[in-house]
Amino acid sequence: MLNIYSVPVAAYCAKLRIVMRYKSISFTEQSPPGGYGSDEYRAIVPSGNLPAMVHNGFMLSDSEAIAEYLDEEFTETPMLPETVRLRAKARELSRSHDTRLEPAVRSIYPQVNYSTRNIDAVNAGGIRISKHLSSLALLLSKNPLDINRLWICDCGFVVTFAWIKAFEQALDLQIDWPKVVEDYNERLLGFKVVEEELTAYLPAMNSYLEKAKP
Ligand SMILES: N[C@@H](CCC(=O)N[C@@H](CS)C(=O)NCC(=O)O)C(=O)O
Repeated sequence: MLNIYSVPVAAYCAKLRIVMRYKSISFTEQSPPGGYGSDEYRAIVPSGNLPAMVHNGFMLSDSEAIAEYLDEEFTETPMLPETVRLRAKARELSRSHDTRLEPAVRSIYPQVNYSTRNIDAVNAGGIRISKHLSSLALLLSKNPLDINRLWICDCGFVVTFAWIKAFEQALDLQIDWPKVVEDYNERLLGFKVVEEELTAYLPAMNSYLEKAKP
């Protein structure tokens, strides 16, 4: 029995669902009891954040830790490469998403609400995100991973790219997309499970973006 604690809008939960879809793992999803950060939820998941997993009584939090655990437990359709060096390169990409690009995108969330939006903060965020995309382009141009397969490290990026594009529309966020990154996004969108997850996730994104309207 695999249970995931999640909320519909959480980007890292969407990332994890792509992994589970690609690996054809069955799971149930549940909102954190008492809400995330609550004492009730912290009694189960000490970090209080999402996603978290309980697999046959074993609790684990952090999307990347969960994805790697699931990859080792459910060995069909591996999502980490076979050699030490390729796994290290895959993890380098994952870290660049989780510690650089996504935190820059996260800085835009407080600016979504139209009535309290600070345009300077949006513009500064656009510059920061574009800088990270430019670094990502350099990393991708030397990416040794098989491009015909989906890896754990791809799954966060495709969700974050969807948010950046949504912010471009909803907040007029100005982003400089390197062609290498655009091509990477297009390639990832070509995986059926990615398209299925993003289609299922879109209503949660749209609902969150309602407050961006004047
Ligand atoms: N690096 C973490 C990030 C998780 C994360 O930031 N989750 C958000 C929702 S997408 C959250 O729980 N925010 C509330 C909090 O951190 O208390 C992961 O990969 O799971």
